[in-house]
Amino acid sequence: MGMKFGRLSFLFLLLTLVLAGCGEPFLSTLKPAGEVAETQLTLLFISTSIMVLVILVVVIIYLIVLFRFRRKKGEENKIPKQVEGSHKLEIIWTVIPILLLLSLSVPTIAATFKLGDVKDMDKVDKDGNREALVVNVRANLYWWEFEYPDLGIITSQDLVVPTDEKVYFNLKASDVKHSFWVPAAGGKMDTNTDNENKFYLVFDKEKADEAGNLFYGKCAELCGPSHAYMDFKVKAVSRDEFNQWATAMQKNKEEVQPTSDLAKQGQEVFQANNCIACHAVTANDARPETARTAPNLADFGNRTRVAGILEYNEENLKAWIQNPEKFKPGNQMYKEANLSEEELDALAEYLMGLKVQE
Ligand code: HEC
Ligand SMILES: [Cu+2]
Repeated sequence: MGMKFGRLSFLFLLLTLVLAGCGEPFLSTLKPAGEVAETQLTLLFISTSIMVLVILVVVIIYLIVLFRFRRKKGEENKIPKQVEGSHKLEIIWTVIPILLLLSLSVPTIAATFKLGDVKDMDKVDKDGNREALVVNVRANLYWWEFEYPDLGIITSQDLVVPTDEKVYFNLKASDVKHSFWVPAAGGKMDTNTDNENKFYLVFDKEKADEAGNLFYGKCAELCGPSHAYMDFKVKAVSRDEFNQWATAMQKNKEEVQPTSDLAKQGQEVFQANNCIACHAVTANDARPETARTAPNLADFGNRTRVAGILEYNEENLKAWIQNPEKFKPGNQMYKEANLSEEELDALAEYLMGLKVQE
């Protein structure tokens, strides 16, 4: 018994250690990045506390009854007083659950309506321009596209948002159901193929700084063999920085011209191998979304990852281009390329130079 207990406590201790690692500010729902996540965490705390309280009270009453009313020595034949029906008790155990349920439901319903309120999404100023920032999120088998309809720009994999304001999202999917989730910023929401879901998130400047201005996002709906690799990042920067980025993106109507010979060679390889048929290299890809079958590479030089998952460096980029299937089974690029080491070098040089701003 003692041994078992010791082992169990050890296991729990280990689990505690493992769980302690879950508190990263860029990833954890327990470290809310803004209003939405805070509201949801508060709900979590309210419901957990109520449930713990109920368990405690029940266990205590149970133990008291167990010990106080058990058969005692010398009283084997004593029959205790028989009680049938008690108004007092019945009222108590009806009223208390009602109160508990009310204190659960009132804040939950209030928060549900508050967080589901996207009215301001369509609010316009006197010139007819939308006031809020809206991002169209399109989820695809294993990559994400982020379109800013009012700014006329598109990016992929790295979502860029301003801090300290509501950012509204139109969510949809182009192939199968996915789910858009930035754990630190709020609960997930499904991206469907036949309707658009809408919600908003808020990223506090302070929290963004703490997280290194980079939050992690995930697909939260099992969508295929590489579902677990369907990651994205959220760069949360100040309004000023966001505007600078957006302006640079808007100016990027023509491809950034390669500066070195190697990069120029890479550009040629890119065009000759039809990479350009799927990937746009300008931020204002005018093709309809059905034709946008691959991540927009206009700002690829500023990405935080290659293909959403690999550390961003030349080696990984080349390995990805050579054999994407190895890293994300079932992805929609191609199985394997037939490129020489030279061509890969040139492609990497070219792609890593695609930056809308330094
Ligand atoms: C059939 C369309 C298609 C072609 C052709 C294609 N790609 Fe892709 N590419 C994709 C898709 C789809 C993805 C996203 C894969 C994923 O992450 O699941 C992708 C991802 C990438 C990425 C990672 C992008 C990012 O944002 O991290 C790079 C880099 C890339 N491709 C380079 C190339 C190069 C270079 C070529 C030409 C040799 C090429 N691709 C040809 C469809 C294509
Ligand atoms: Cu998925």
